[in-house]
Amino acid sequence: MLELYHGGHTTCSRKARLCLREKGLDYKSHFLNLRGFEQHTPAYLKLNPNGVVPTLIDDGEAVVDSMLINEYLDEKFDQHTRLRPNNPLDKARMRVWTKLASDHGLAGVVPRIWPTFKANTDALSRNELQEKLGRIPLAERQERWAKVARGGFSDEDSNAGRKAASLIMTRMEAGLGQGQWLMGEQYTLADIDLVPFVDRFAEFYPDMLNASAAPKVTAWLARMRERPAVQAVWATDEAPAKAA
Ligand SMILES: N[C@@H](CCC(=O)N[C@@H](CS)C(=O)NCC(=O)O)C(=O)O
Repeated sequence: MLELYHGGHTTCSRKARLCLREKGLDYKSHFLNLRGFEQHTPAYLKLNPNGVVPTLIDDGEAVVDSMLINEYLDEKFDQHTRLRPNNPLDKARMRVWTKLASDHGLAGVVPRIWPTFKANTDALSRNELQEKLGRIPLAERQERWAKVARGGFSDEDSNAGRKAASLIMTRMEAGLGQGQWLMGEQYTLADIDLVPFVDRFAEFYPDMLNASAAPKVTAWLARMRERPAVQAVWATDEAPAKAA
């Protein structure tokens, strides 16, 4: 049985949820409230020692990191819709795109999203905050949560986010054009891994992502948004229904 621990609409969670949906794979969904620090509980850290989402569980075995989860799913369930080229060179080229998403995607969205978490850290007492911060395994994430709590996001962070988004969109604008998708006529993990980020870039950086500044990326995003799987994943965060 497949299970997915995820944070609903977070970009990395959408990557894995979209891959599962495109492949038509059923899974047991475990929604974690990241603003409530559920990704740092001792039980979850046993599955994902980095304390981040998503984590895939396949028959009890954990696979971490959204890019690696998607590769694993496509390799293991190869009788379902194939989402990677067969040819090694094309596969390597596809992985350049998925690595671009993995290396720079979050940097493009974090300065716009994370400052909103301050309402959650403000709701904690000083001791509670220290206890929560103390459970975060990655130093980089611990520092980022501490920065949220002290309201430390700056213009410099915003500019860095813009640069990361620009890097991705510039590469995509140059790479698109040989077909409908990033790898030409084959829809692949390249499209799946990038769309959660580019979808948010459209909201955060409309001056960079529009039909005149980036016509090919804009058209690609429109095609992506028409896919039933994208619409289904975007339509729900899979959080359990709240009691009335
Ligand atoms: N490279 C990892 C990054 C995972 C990641 O940073 N996930 C974010 C959500 S997009 C997260 O769990 N954030 C919560 C936190 O850092 O506390 C992946 O792609 O799975």
